[in-house]
Amino acid sequence: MARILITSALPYINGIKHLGNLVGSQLPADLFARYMRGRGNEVLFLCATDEHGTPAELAAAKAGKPVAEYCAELHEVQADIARRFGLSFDHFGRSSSPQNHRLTQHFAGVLAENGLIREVSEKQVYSRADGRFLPDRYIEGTCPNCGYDKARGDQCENCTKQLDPTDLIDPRSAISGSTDLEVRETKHLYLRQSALRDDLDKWIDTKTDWPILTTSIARKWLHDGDGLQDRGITRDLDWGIPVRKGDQDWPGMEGKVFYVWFDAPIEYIACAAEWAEATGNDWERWWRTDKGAGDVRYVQFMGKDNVPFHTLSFPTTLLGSGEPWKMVDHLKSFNYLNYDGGQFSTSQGRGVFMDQALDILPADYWRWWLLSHAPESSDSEFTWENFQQSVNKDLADVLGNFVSRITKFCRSKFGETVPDGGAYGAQEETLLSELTRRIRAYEGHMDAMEVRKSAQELRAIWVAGNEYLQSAAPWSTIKEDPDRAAMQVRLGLNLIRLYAVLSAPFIPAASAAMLGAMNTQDTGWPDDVADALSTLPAGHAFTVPDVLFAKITDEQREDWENRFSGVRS
Ligand code: B3M
Ligand code: ZN
Repeated sequence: MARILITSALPYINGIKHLGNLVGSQLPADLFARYMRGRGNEVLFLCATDEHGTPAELAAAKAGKPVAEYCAELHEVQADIARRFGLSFDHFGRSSSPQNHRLTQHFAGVLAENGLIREVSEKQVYSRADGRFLPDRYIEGTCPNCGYDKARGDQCENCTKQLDPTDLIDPRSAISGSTDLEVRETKHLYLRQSALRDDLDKWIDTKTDWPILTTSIARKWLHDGDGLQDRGITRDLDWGIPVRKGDQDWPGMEGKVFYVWFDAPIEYIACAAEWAEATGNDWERWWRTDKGAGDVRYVQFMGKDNVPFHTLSFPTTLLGSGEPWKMVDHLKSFNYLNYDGGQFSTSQGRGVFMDQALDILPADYWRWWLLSHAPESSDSEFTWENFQQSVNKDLADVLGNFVSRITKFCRSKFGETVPDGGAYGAQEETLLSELTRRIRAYEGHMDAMEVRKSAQELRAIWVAGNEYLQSAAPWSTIKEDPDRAAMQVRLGLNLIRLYAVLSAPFIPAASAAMLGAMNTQDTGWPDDVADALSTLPAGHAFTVPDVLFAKITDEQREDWENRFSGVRS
């Protein structure tokens, strides 16, 4: 049994996430967590809301609420939607937790002791119209790297380059749109990422099995242009973690807070501490290599725009501390999912958001489509037509139909118990060897976090059962050879259980419904397919489940297409 620590990028607190956010981090992380648990490993799966910085302040201001109250509310909203999407976090924490305050201040303290923080008197953009400094998202302008005209003060969404507000060309205030800006002196702390450049470089070089997407982004910012730049880690904001050196004041830094991207990744650790406190567990066993985390495998999931912060900034924090913290072992990153010919956009309310998705269909429909179309090797696109096709074919015609046919046929001919009699023939042996081959391939893809390939293989496993049923045709066999038909049906019912186990990481609710109908709690992984297919013995009672997946009609598709074509109100 292995021990696997899994974190998903922490969703910003500023509103409900869209399906593009979901498929780039939380959902594939959940797929992997469920699979690894299903294989009998010890898993700790963590996520949290990312609550500091300008996104939180701007959203709270827009909602007309104090920021702390806004964050508390939105945390509950996001936790509830995550639960309804079947995201099986062991803990869904908050980056504003006391644990994160303590740890963030701790890291700043040790980094300073190790000479990795410099105090800089620097120029910051000040808006006369707004009467305040404009850090990060409070300012927008043109990216000096790629020319994108809606780059934000902290990062260009288009080319992923990390920016400082003063880098932007033609800057304007995101609050008022004002261009009446000036540059004023203020003191800030900088993390000396550049001092660790060689260490980071060597560390990335050891990650030969990481997705090219991940390592190419890391290398790009390590080597291109002026190379790795030091990053400002403090801000002139009210909301955030106060700048302190451990538990000491930091002279000259009064009234300032840490930059959200400094404290957010530290929440991965703090979240484990929150979990431990809530459940009486030991978090250091997962995070300190001197306290048992040496044999932990740590996997992170995120969209490509988050990669620089996880391959450069956060590793600088951990390595620079000189303390034995667990470093990430595998970083799975994703491209973007587009929506019907354009981009999903939170600010413009374009696309389908998690709450809206659940208003129209159960989570499994979305989980299946999103995962089977995950933007791995390139960006991918959601269209309603493709969604309808994939739900109707894969889920309703292939899997749902198999379950319904076999259970209904058995009920009508043998009653609602697994029938006795008969023995496997050549056809069954062929099926068993195909399933064995495919299940081993499925395991290989899942172990490697190849999400699309895993979905394809799983679908092929469903298809194999359907094709078997079609050619075995117990509805004909029963006329000449009732024993043979009984064996075929018994195999079919056992296949339903097997499918429930294999499919649970993708479609957990349908999987639970299948196990419920098969009247079993046996979720044993099919290490041996023949054994797995004799789990439900003759005489075992089952029930015919309700329709597992309803088809999406053309009217529904058109209706949804129209409903989501405009912007979210
Ligand atoms: N909240 C960005 C995002 O949601 C950011 C991730 C933090 S991971 C530590 O895309
Ligand atoms: Zn850019």
